[in-house]
Amino acid sequence: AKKDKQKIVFVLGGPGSGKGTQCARLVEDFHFDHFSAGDLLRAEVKSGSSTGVEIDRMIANGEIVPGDITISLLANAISSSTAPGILIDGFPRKLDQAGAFEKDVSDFAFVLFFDCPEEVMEERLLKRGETSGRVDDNAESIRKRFDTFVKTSMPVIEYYEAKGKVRRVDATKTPDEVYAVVKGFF
Ligand code: UP5
Ligand code: MG
Repeated sequence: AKKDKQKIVFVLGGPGSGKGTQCARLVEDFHFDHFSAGDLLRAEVKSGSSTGVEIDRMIANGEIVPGDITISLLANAISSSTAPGILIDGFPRKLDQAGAFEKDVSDFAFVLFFDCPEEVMEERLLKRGETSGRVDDNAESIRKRFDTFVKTSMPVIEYYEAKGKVRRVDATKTPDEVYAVVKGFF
């Protein structure tokens, strides 16, 4: 069954813009559920499922995994949620996937958009790459992730912006400063 749209927020922004960091704070303060599409896909890789190898390759290349895979992982996670709000982190990154989610899974309240220049995101990701173990936290993958974000994912944000559904945050500040703005949207 479709969920009440007021409960769902899409959390978007470039690679390393701070989506996960800010979602963790919202979870702590508001007891929302937080579903990261990237985390769900990485769990799928780890599980050794038949699609895992291909998903891993796509993530390392900064490519967007086919929507039916991501949407079914998200729909499954959402279906068992009883939290007062649901944060969908890192999805939708492609217009057709946004449309499919809205049609088949749920409406949503708004997009929380973390606006951050590439040089800031790159520095954060290279630093995190020293310890993260993520297959895509290296200079080559980061360049591909940025490219996909600009070409394919920014149009999603622009599409919802034109509909007045985007709440934009300057993500270059400290996590505390960013969160002070984020909190104000809830
Ligand atoms: N950090 C955070 N905030 C900071 C701040 N204000 N000041 C200084 N440092 C800050 O943060 C990144 C790093 O920066 C951390 O070290 C943090 O401490 C520091 P984080 O909160 O992790 O940022 P986030 O935006 O979540 O970065 P992430 O790397 O997770 O973003 P991506 O969008 O690249 O990754 P995601 O996991 O969403 O997707 C990975 C891949 O999965 C995609 O490239 C794609 O291949 C695939 N995917 C799909 O195919 N479909 C989907 O729908 C989703 C993903
Ligand atoms: Mg993340």
